[in-house]
Amino acid sequence: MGLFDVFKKGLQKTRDFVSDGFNRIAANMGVFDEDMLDELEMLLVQADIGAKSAVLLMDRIRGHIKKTGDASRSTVLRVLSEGMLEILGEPGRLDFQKGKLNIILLVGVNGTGKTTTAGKLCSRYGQQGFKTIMGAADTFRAAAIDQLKIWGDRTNTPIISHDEGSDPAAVVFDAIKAAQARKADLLILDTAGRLHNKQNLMAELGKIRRIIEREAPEAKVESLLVIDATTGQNAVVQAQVFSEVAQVSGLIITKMDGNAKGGVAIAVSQETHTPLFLAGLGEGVEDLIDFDPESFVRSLLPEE
Ligand SMILES: Nc1nc2c(ncn2[C@@H]2O[C@H](COP(=O)(O)OP(=O)(O)OP(=O)(O)O)[C@@H](O)[C@H]2O)c(=O)[nH]1
Ligand SMILES: [Mg+2]
Repeated sequence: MGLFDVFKKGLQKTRDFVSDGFNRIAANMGVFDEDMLDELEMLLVQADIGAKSAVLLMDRIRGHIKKTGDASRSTVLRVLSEGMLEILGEPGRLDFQKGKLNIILLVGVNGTGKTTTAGKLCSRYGQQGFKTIMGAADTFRAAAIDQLKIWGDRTNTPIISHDEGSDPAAVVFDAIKAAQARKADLLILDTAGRLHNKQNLMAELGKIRRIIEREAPEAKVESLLVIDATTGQNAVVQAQVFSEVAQVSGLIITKMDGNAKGGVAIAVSQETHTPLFLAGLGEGVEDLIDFDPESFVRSLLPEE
């Protein structure tokens, strides 16, 4: 399956909502009038594209109609699609080279999909021939360590872990030493879910980062914030606040298959300007793909 088909399938709920809505609005007449444009704006807001993005997109459409006098369904669709692509910007790509150490630090609030994504990443990079190790830096609950071990078994990835309640930074230290000794290409660090306003937990992330910088200055490090699309505008707020305090280098948006709020990817891009690297489209090990703006927008909107 190509990226477009994967997105189309994974985004089915959002696609149904946006495409059906668009077709319903455009059904009566072949051209858009002012009422229909208002309805379209409502639809975009309801799909969690974000109020700001909805206004930007509608200004673009209204401006185009004013300039050209063309308010046909196909033109509105095209201008909408171009506007969405402009907000999403160039696709962000994770770029790791084998033969040196790369580190992925997964951060985010509770339950967004960090541990699941760690497992999916092991599978993805394992298939590309990367020698991968995981570090269980979520020491908050024993169950969290066990959950990561299950992903380790499933993907044949060794795990470095300490006991529940131990210092996550110490796990990171050991995991780096193990990765260096075994000449691993990739170290994936799972961390505990945390709220951005919990000072001690945010300080813990700072400590983890300092350990990485001190112990693996040669490594390429990506701090990836995992956000959950089903939480809609909350995901946008998390992306904004974490980006400010946790040196986030990119975003992973999970559960895009979960409900009709997949449009939140547009809101997040518009509000944070942080690259959106990957999309989670299911609970399976293969359900993680590069976030491709073109495929995403095509799968959101109806066919011309
Ligand atoms: N449908 C769907 N479910 C997902 C996806 N990613 C993760 N999940 C589910 O979301 C739930 C939480 O996932 P976890 O990976 O445990 O989340 P976490 O961020 O590690 O959670 P904490 O460690 O408690 O902070 C699990 O039931 C996962 O199966 C996805 O892309 N799609
Ligand atoms: Mg977890």
